[in-house]
Amino acid sequence: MRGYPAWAAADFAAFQNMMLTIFYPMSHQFWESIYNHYVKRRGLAAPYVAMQVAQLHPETDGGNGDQLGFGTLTFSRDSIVTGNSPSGVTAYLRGAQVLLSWWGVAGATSYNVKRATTASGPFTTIATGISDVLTWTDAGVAPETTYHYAVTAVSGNRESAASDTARVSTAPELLFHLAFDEGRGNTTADATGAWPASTLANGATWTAGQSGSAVVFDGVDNYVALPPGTTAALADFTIAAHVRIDSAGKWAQVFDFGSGERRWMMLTVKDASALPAYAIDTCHGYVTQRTEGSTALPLAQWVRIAVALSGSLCTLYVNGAPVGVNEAMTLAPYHLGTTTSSYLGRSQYVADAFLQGAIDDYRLYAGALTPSQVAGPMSVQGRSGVDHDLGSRK
Ligand SMILES: [Ca+2]
Repeated sequence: MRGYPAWAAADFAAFQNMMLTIFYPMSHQFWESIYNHYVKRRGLAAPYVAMQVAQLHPETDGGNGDQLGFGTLTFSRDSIVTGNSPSGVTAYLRGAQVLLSWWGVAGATSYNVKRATTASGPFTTIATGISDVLTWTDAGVAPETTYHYAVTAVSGNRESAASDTARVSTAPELLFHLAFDEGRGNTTADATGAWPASTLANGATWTAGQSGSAVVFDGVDNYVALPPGTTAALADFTIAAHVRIDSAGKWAQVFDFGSGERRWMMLTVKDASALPAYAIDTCHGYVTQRTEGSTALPLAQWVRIAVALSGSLCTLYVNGAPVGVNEAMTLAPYHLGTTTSSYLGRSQYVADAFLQGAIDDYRLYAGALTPSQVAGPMSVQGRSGVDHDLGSRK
């Protein structure tokens, strides 16, 4: 509210009255239905909903006889699911640690974490007695190693079967690679074979590349649309590309992966200070974290730009040399999930310039390449605030 001076006192009073008279009484009506659905029907743990239900129990009528709650009716039933395994296990590499998280099981009192170096095991129990919250950090991982994690639920004396596994490699792995060597047509293939083709949009076409051919962008409306989800499951990552800037428009992008203006990660060739910068934001420009270069990028020549995140340490590289560091980059690509718009050469913001220049050899790695790997042939296999009203970065 404080950020919207256009709200008059009378508007705020009306809003407050609406919350107190409509939404707050109604809030007594729906927590029991959520609780019974997830805990008793789906068998999932919902500890915070359970706390909310306990606060509001028993449910009361919130609307003069026509808003009776569910908790007093047959919706409040015995559990139909028992003995589930934990589900939704995720594992993210962040620096020298792996962050684990999972959905709990209704009735479970604690959880055990198991780890193996092959998907089929054998699994070794590496942590027991985990209760609240349902996360655990594995600080005992070795470099250049692949791990598979599973979680079990303990209910009394009974341990559930293991969850599905989540895989993490502490060695960087090439996940997605556009070599742009087709030289014709309006699609370009991922060289790893794992992803669908990307699309050259609005007339983006071909030119001589740093190696083979490359895509050239007119600075008006050309861009390349990538398949969704390439960065969705990543914490530590590296993105590298050869870029030739023919004319540096403000906020022109090498890449911008986002779901509109609210949630994005991007690498611009020219930020508000006319410097290259990587930035990520999950809340409409209010929580931007940024790693900025130290000098403007040269025009009309190929430069190798790379950004690497290791834990909360983000490094921006130009031609293999570090040009900017931020040690407090806590936001990672997985915080954005699968973004709706994954662009090369185009911003999420309509007012930002399109890239005028060319891109070749775009690479995405899981894990942070080391400085020597960034400076080498990369042969590994495997912002300031945003003006949300005007739709542009500033
Ligand atoms: Ca090429």
